[in-house]
Amino acid sequence: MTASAFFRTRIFVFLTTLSTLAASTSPAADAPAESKADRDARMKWFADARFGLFIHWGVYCVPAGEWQGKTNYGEWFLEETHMPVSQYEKFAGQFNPVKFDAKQWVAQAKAAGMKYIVITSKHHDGFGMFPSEQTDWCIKSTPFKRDPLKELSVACREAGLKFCLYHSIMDWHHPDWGTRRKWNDKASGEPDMDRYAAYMKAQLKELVTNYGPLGILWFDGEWEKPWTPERGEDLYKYCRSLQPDIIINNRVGKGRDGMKGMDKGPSVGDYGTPEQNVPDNGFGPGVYWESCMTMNGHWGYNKNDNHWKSTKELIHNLVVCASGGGNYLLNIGPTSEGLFPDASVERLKQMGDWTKVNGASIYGTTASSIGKPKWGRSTTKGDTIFLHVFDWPKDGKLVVEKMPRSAKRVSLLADAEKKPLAMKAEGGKLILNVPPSAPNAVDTVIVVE
Ligand code: FHN
Repeated sequence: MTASAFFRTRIFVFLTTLSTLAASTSPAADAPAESKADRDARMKWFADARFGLFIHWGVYCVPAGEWQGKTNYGEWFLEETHMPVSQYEKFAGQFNPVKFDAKQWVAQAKAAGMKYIVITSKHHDGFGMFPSEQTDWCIKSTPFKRDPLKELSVACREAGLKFCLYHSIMDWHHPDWGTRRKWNDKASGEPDMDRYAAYMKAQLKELVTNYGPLGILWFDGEWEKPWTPERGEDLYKYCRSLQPDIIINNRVGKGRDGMKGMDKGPSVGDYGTPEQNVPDNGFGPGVYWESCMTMNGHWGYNKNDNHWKSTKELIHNLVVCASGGGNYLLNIGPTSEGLFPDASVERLKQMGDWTKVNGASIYGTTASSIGKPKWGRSTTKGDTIFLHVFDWPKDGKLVVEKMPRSAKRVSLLADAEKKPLAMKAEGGKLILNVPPSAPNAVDTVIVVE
């Protein structure tokens, strides 16, 4: 974890109460009236998708993480350098991602097996990655006279991926955000949070209205004092009034237990958001959640950060999320030219090689019905159990404990002919004869029907 990420984690631990009640994402009592069946129907595409792409892209990618000899910056560049806002604004004049190709990004995500894309419409620096009528502090003030969000929304729709937006509640640039930074030399007068909330709603109306149906509004930056549970509930209702079937994460409210991501009690928002960690178990049926994670150590582009997670680790994270009934939202920080870093592209390709063959054991599945086996994880789809074998047995015998029912047929998911594996039931366990070496070294999936 980078120092800045460590510092942010400490903020969460400090700002959120330590007592953690049962994790829940039940919407607040006075959220729009919605039956459980209607809510499950609204959440169905999300629960089936299991795998999405997070994109953190903004003018902070211009310095690419480096400034005055330090190389550990990312999307928190303004906050961590305390650069005067008037100076930071100059990065907008250098943001011209001429190599940006929305169709290419979407094709790379789709080939990896991702079903939705969540891109930053506005991060904490307040810069709008879209031409907003509400401010000039947006893409209009760059040499890039296009609308990247529009191009990406069209490419997503053409490819059958859900287009979703990350929108920061906290806004270090706007003069009305309640905790004014000393280095915001462009702001004057006293902050006014009612005025700020109206501004944010006006931008959200532009986003929810002008870019086609959105899958998710992914709020963030809710932790500072000026944002209240009441403002969160009001914003949730407002966004749902603009697009009733939109999904909104739990960071619109104030119930989140820091980086663990789940609500400490009844709060507003449709799903929990563990960050940079994969909960080892799920949270039971009907509790929706999504673990968001970087591929290296930064959300925003950092040209010096080569601490890339291996593809094996990324695939295991996806499987562990699915085995707990949750989603995996994997991040890429594109460059100021508009390209995914090569190391990210390579991992997307390699993840796609696995999901192409084994996606049926992820998409549309529910949590494990056999707990957490010693050799890997498990996912469920109706009467079918998928065994995700990370550690292949050396003696050719795979022991499956806690089987909920007898097995009719067992085969390798990758085997198109579905040749049955020999099996024996013994004392509540299922013992499978498996090939001497793992067909897939990262995760071989066995289907138990
Ligand atoms: O401060 C942000 C951070 O920059 C990044 O956007 C992550 C992604 O979920 N959220 C906050 C830190 O928890």
